[in-house]
Amino acid sequence: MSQASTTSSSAPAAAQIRREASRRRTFAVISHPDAGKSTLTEALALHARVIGTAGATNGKDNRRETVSDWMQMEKDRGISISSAALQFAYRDTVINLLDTPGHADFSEDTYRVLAAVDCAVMLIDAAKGLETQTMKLFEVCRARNLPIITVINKWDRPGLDPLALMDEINERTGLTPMPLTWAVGFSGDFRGVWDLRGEEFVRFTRQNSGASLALEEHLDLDAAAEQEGDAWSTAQDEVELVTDSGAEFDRDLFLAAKGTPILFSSAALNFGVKQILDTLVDIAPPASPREDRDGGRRPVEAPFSGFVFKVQAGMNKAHRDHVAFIRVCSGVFERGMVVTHANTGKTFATKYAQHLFGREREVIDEAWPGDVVGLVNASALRVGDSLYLEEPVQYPPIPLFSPEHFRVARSKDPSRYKQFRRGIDQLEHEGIIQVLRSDRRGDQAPVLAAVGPMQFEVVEDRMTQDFNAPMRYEQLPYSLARLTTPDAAEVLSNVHGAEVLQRSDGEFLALFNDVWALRRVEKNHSSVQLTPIGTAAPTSTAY
Ligand SMILES: Nc1nc2c(ncn2[C@@H]2O[C@H](COP(=O)(O)OP(=O)(O)OP(=O)(O)O)[C@@H](O)[C@H]2O)c(=O)[nH]1
Ligand SMILES: [Mg+2]
Repeated sequence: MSQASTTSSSAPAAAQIRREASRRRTFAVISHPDAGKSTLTEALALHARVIGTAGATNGKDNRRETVSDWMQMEKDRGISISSAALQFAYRDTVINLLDTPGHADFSEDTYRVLAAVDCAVMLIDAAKGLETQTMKLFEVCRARNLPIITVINKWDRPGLDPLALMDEINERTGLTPMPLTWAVGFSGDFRGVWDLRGEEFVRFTRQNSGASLALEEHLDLDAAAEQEGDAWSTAQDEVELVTDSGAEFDRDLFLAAKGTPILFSSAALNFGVKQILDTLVDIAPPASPREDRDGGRRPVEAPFSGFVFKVQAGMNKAHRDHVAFIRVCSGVFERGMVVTHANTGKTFATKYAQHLFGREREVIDEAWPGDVVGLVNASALRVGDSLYLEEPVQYPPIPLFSPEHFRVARSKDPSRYKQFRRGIDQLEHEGIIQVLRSDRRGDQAPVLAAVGPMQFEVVEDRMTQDFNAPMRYEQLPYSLARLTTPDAAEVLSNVHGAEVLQRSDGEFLALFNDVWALRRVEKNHSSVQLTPIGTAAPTSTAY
């Protein structure tokens, strides 16, 4: 164990850890589906010069491939299914970016990521304004007190009036919009951005259909007025109106999650993207002490600690391994270090540690607070687990969503039952679905429980692709689950519209057709304990 080396040099190391933590920017890109998160992720990496061109056009719908959408199903469908982590250096900072899926069916993944970041970049589609998931995500960030940078994207397409958008943000989220850049040219005729901090106009010309950095011209305000005419005077009027209503940038308001900086972009054309990256470096919060389960805060310079916010397998087909994504909260992480797994009290050797760039991975030797580390084949680790060196700590549990969709899974080919079982266990371990069993149904027919039905498609696809275990589903009528006790199985065995199964973590779940079935049981069998599970899913109407 490398305890000696970490403690003996603690004085100089503490300053270094604080310095490294202050260089970290760890954030999630979030939005309603399709607003351009993966495209912006790609554009940010392009501006940091870590990739040469933004994904080549792949033909289908002229959609571009992105580094973060690497799963076959993501490429086929053009949506993100699973969050992806990208680490890269920019200016004097280290960026840890998490591109999340927008679809509500995958929101459990998105919410886990939000538990691990210090800030969020919220995209709004200029033509659509605030959509259902946008509002839910704003709420989740508010509950976590997470500062949000808002980006109005797709300004190259016809869209809404910018002032109306500012009003909508203010009225519906309660956050004060504080523009840092303003679009020059109406939506659909995006000429450039007025950088309100740098007091200059940056005019963009697209290059290589948006695959390369846009050409940039920097003009002072007089030259902008002269050359852009009406477009400039419109922007001037708009900015005046917005700033008159008290929306000047105030970093404290942003860090307190009460105001949101606004920037305009076209992620697809690389317009306004450098300004987003610079904003993240200049104003986004660095890694700072994170609250633990007891409400205390472990200083960043304390010995290493972190927690698992995601488990993902199948990233490397050749090795069939799975990776636990760890957010480093304190101290320095050194590869090979022996840490304690808070949930079991067992020690744990971190032999295979990597940094992540979409599906690409590279061995790392050390990581600092704010960094995301991939621990390979750390099969004991589950989402929400904490790890530490020396002084024990447990970070808050990551809320589990209440499943609302249930199906029986069966192997299509009985001779491949072993692969079927292994696949289901693995996908359950990754947290893609919950797995329920009962003696009555038998092990051949586990019940899969999900927040949204698209999770079943992911399971089916992965079972075929990764485990060569084709499977089929049988629908179940249930739409509601409650935690219960083992004796409820007997009581409810003859009740219509209800059933008790056991989840892999040992908990018993009572499933109900609908709220009426639940109410009937509550009334007729008052001895049965029924407790709501974690958080209601954001897909739920009850949410
Ligand atoms: N015109 C235009 N199209 C864009 C822009 N940004 C993204 N797109 C397109 O919008 C579509 C969706 O983009 P994605 O980046 O996959 O969106 P996403 O938010 O990651 O979607 P999910 O992850 O599935 O929620 C793609 O066809 C992109 O090429 C933009 O600024 N302008
Ligand atoms: Mg995406």
